[in-house]
Amino acid sequence: MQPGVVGPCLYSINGMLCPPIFSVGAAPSVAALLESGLTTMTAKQTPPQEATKLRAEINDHNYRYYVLDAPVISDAQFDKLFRKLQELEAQHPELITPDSPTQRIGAKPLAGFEEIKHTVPMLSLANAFDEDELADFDRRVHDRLKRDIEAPITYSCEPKLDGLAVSLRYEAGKLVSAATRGDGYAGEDITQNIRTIKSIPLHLRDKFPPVLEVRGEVFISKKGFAELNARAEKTGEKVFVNPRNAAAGSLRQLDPQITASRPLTMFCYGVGVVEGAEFKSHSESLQALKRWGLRVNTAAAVVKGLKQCATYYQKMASQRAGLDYDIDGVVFKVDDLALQKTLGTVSRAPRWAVAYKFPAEEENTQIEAVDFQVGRTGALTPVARLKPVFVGGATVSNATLHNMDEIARKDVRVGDTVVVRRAGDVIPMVVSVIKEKRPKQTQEITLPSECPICGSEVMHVPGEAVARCMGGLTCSAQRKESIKHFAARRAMDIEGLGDKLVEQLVDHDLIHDAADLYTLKADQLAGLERMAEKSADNVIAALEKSKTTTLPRFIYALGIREVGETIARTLAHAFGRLDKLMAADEEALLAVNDVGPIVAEYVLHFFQQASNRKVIERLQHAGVHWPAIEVKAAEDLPLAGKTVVLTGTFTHFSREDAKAHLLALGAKVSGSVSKKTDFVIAGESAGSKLTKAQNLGVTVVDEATLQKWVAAL
Ligand code: D41
Repeated sequence: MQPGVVGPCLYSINGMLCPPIFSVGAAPSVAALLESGLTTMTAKQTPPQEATKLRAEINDHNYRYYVLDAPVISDAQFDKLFRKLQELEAQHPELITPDSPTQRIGAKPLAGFEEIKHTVPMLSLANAFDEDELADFDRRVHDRLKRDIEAPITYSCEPKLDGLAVSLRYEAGKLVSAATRGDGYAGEDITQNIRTIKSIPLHLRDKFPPVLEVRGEVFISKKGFAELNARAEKTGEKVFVNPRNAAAGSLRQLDPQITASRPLTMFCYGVGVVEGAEFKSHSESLQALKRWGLRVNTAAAVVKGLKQCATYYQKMASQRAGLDYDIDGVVFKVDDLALQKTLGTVSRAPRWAVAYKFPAEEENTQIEAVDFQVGRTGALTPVARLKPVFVGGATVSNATLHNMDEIARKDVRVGDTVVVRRAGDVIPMVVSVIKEKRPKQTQEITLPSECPICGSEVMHVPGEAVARCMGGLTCSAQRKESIKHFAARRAMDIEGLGDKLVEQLVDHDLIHDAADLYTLKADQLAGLERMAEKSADNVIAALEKSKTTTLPRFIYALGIREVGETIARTLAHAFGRLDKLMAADEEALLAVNDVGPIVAEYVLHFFQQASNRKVIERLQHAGVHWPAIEVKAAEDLPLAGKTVVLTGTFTHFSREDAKAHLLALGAKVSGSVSKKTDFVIAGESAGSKLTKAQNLGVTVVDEATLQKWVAAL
């Protein structure tokens, strides 16, 4: 990709390539920027010249970082430039300008917010909740425009951000005011707070129009939210329930100093008043905003017709969990501005736009009871039994409360009305209590002193949030969970041996441990609930098949604490044979890449237990086997001494898998690209790391190459 041209939105819908809607010609070239960074260090300049130059550089780097998502210098280098300007301005205060990047937090706390009237009202959006309602919208557009329903309308599509709508006003390129949406006609003056948001330019770039009102959504990224809450927890401050609340609370601060400490950012999605510039389409206006230095969502696209709108919706729905910001749907807008004008507005919402919402991920319901579930390692997890509620596309009647600390922190009681969240494949959880709805009679949740399953003592291990049943494998719950884990797809992959069957087998005393599985006979199974003769035979066949396995799978299947799939694979490749691993001492374990003292301790402890050794022996005796793995000296591995960076998403590997393979190949896997990086492996929708690699001339390879390397291993 040539410098200065950015077009990550070239992707296909229904096999058609959609044009990149943003290509930027006016970005400063990398070479020029790097060059300018060097000249400021050496050339003799007057202080006013130097201040002007530093500001231009800082603004350029900000633009590259926030808008183009393609930084060319490190954070440390940026900080150095910034400090240099601060020092210069401290020595020459007369040089300070209101739109200097150092002047984001200037104002003193306000007594209250003033009102700002929007010159062009901020309209609201009509909603669609399913494909029929989306089709109704498209039909209404066709009808009003007197178009044949077969002639597709061109739509501009954007993710619908779950933040706060604001309007910014630029005059002569300078940010002069900013307001919340309010009732759509007038909002609150939040100019001082908006100025603190680093991704919002204080001054526009390129050939900006004399007057511009820009609309968009201010939000906090998921990463920013996690960091903000981690900080709040450390300092004992109140944690926020979700990124939207955090963003709202941050924008409503009377003291801009506080707002400045919050990781707010903004995506722009439209314009209000514009003087001195004209566009033919919505997508064209977004391109212009980007050119003028405003941040626009790179996931925006232009499509033709209803069907492609539905495809875009599906695509965003599947990407939703992986995005670093919350979205609650997608927005479709008739792209042609002349057509928008013809369509007009009705009851404060444009007829040319619609928000197609995802099913809500949060709903309210009541806690009817709380039970404690015992996991594989004895951990007691409090589970709320709920009045069933439809959330995130499914009916939910159980939600995790995590642990006693979380219950105390959220102050949850039986009888409370709570917010339940179910997002993607994540286990439903209780987010918060709606205190206003707390009934008079509620019941406190207490940790049982005895295991609800086996009656053994329950212990709260110091330093751990969880409480554990001390029954070990005498506890049937722990036995069930460890056998379920053993049989799981990613472990021994025993098809047909599901959770329900394992529970029955343990309850009927047919098995006590994993090794007992291989003593089962078809007639023992056939007597069980929902077990026809045929399925009993299938399970026996699956058990037989599972005897041929791999060492990584077997190690993982043992269920050693802290030994997940990745560590299991690492251990298998480090020792090659199970007996070698079982004989390894602490030193040998710690010598393995990625194995720390905690993992080493658990591995040692596991193999020291006679009962565990006995089960392993019986499994091998029953015929469970695997090929040995050839152990190569670290320096003989194909990627020995190479530093590799992963970016984007992969089709054939999870991030963890890809990393484990690379480690097994002898590579060092790093999180950031630098001149020392040997390879960048770029998956789909790779972003700034890919760009940085290209700028630095680092070799970039694709997923297919990684597959070839792995196959050769
Ligand atoms: O991302 C959003 N939340 C978003 C909101 C968006 N991408 N586009 C939007 N477009 C509009 C119109 C069509 C009225 C200009 C909006 C909103 N409005 C909106 N946000 C809050 C109320 C309305």
